[in-house]
Amino acid sequence: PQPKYRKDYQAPGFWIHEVELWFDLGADGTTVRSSIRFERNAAVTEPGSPLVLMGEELETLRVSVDGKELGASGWSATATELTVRDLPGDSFTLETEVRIHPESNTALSGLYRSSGNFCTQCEAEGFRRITWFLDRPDVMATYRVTVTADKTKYPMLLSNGNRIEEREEEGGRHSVVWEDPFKKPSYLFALVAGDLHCHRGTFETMTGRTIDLEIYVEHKDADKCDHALGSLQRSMKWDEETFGLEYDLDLYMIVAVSDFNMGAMENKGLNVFNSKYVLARTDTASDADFEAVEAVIAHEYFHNWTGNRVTCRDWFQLTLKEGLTVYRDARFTADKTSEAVKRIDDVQGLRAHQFAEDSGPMAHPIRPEQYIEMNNFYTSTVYEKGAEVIRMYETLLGRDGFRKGMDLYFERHDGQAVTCDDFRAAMADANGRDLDQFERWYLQKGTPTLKAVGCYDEPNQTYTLELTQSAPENEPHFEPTHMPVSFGLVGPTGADMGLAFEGEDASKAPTNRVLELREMTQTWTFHGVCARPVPSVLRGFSAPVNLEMERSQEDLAFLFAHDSDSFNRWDAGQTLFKGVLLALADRAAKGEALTLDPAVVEAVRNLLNDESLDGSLKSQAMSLPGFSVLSQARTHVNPAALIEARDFVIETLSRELRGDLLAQRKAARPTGAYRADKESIHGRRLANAALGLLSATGEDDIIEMAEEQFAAADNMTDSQAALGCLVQIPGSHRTQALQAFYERWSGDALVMDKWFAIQAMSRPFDVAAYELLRAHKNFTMENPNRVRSLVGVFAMQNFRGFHAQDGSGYRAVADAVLELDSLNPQVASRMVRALNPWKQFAAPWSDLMKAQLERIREKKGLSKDVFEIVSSALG
Ligand code: BAL
Ligand code: ZN
Repeated sequence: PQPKYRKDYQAPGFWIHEVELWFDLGADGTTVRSSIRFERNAAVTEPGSPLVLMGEELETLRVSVDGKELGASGWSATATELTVRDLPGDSFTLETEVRIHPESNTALSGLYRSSGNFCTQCEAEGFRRITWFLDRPDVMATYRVTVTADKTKYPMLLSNGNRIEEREEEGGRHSVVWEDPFKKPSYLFALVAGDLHCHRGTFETMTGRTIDLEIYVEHKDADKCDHALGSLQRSMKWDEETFGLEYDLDLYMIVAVSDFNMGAMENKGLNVFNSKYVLARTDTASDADFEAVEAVIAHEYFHNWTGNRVTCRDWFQLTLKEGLTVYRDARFTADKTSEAVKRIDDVQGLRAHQFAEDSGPMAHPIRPEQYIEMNNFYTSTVYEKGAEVIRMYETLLGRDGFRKGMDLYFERHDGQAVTCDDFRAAMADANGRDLDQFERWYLQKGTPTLKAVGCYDEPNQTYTLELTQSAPENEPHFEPTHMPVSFGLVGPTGADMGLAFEGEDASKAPTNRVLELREMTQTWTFHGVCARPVPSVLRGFSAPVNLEMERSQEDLAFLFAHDSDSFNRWDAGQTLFKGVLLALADRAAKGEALTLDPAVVEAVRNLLNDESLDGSLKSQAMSLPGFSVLSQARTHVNPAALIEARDFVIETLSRELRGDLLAQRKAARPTGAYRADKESIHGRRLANAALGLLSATGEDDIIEMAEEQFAAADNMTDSQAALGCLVQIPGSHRTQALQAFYERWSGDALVMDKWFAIQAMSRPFDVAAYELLRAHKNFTMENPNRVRSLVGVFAMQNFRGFHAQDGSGYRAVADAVLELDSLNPQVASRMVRALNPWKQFAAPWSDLMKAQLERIREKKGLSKDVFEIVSSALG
């Protein structure tokens, strides 16, 4: 397969203004007829040039132009292209009729079946699996769609826009006609047909229009829609209040489907969602699930402006809509929950996943320069690092400046397909700022290092900070970025000190400043610093970099106890733990005895007992850096030593803090019936984190405590947390709890995903246990959620089992990848990435991982999705 390059972008040879589609849905094949109005793009195409359209797995039945059917000489089709010759002029209507097979579409791209219903997924390039088309985002058209199907089996026939006609057809069939007045690219097309429950609501917009809201789910899930509806209403309100953005159509539909490759899809007026991000009832979904539902509903809703009204010119620009929309949904969640907690959760995820990707074989800039399979670039770099880049605009320009930039962006580009440069220009122009250098965040891959060196001059009462940015190892052409570094000085009492530049009064100076680093190295000097401070650098994680700073354990413990910036307070603890864990891992690798400095235990104890912190912040403060973060800090990683060090620290904290953890759990657990208010959510998070840490030693009384919680729980948060503790240690408590959970929930697919995942990430879960679940009657390779909950969790969260020294974990995952590759290449290409970091590990692990990648590469007919990942990993 050949890569496509960003530099090769060319406008389309033809424009499409209007599209009309007719779907005749059947049990054994579907016919799709299209009528498309084309106009030659004179800037690109010579008169008389043929029209070349994209398609995949289409059986072409008929082609006609301006009402005249073309004979064999008028058109030709390969597996991926339809060429139409002898066009009548510069504008014409092309009609095609194709036959497709949604009933056997296991790739879940294009039109496919899920739970007996029909649904679509067209982003990025799935529309070409429905009909011949110029399937690229800069071709935007209005659509009129007629869907015909059996009325009993498919009473609901949905597509984008407004429902304009319904009629009965012969043979018990019916048709519904939809019209979408907004021009859209084909990736936003959607169709759903099925027998579904509709949960209805309304939203009154800021201009007084009433929007109908409809959430479609399978009938059995009718009582799990309230939260999704409320989330949608809250998102609509928030986007009006925060960005002045009002919804445009009169109807907004969300359909939940069980078989879905991604989380959800923002199709115009008709979102299609993975049911995981719609369905929520307190006994089936945890607090984290409720938050995720609200965040994903918000994300897809926000796309209506950042993605749909203004879309991407080409797929290299994906972060234009995804980075921006992740940034928007993060701000929404922060407003609805807790800014500090959300920020810590996000950075934890960024470091574990995006930083790993950015230092591995799939490293790419947030605006990639090339791809073989676009679906491979729906990555944490494009999404999460992309959102960090957007957040840096906000940090540099301020909230008001950012809003001005957004307003100008919509004023200039509503209805257009544009680029990341257009967004940057709007931000710069609206604020009169030069953001040329800022483009480097879009051009360079890898995570830069930010080195900070501070120097206190006691006689002169000055503090000098030197900041140096340096290239990631994998970015040979690094040039200095424009980096906002949020900074403070913490005085001996724990209070922030004034940051006065020369000539300013320290008592009146701000206590936090955003320093703009533009050179490789710059220094700043602050005056009137009357005592030795402890610097707090990169507050709020103001740039996606690796901070390097020589700091004593005492200074870190001091920041962990006092920093007014809750992110840096947490991060001081992480840096402290990381140093300790890595040193212990080195000892473990040499077979030396492990001991934990009592000061570390005391630092955690202080945090736990700090009543100014909410339960979520406490639970974050006691969570240790994970395997991914630790292994990124080392070369030739010995996974067994890393796991041993981490286990040792967890077990030591568990023993040493036993009294504190028991007291915290008791105080934090909400009493009475389940409530979903913020305080109860924080309380459950702390209580369950405490129970998790306590259970590390496997003492009988703690197991009993978890059993009691499991038996009495009236909500999934407590039930899942208790089960998570009970499965860590083999014994009858483990098997009984798993059996009870299974018996209660075997009919609920999303809860069964939890049942698989909880086992797959547990300590005693080895390859033999994996194989047993792989053969379980509730397991199927055809459902992406189920694959992620067993194969994905085992490969990416069970480091013990996956990195078994005999290579059996790697082999098991490679087997799954090979099987999935023929069924669903997108999911296969996600799973195979677990083997990507092979170079980071010591022998024999690295060799064993590499051998599995080579085995996968040898498969005949390997999908381009998996080929691209494997060849870059081995390359
Ligand atoms: N556009 C794909 C799904 C999402 O990011 O919303
Ligand atoms: Zn998105």
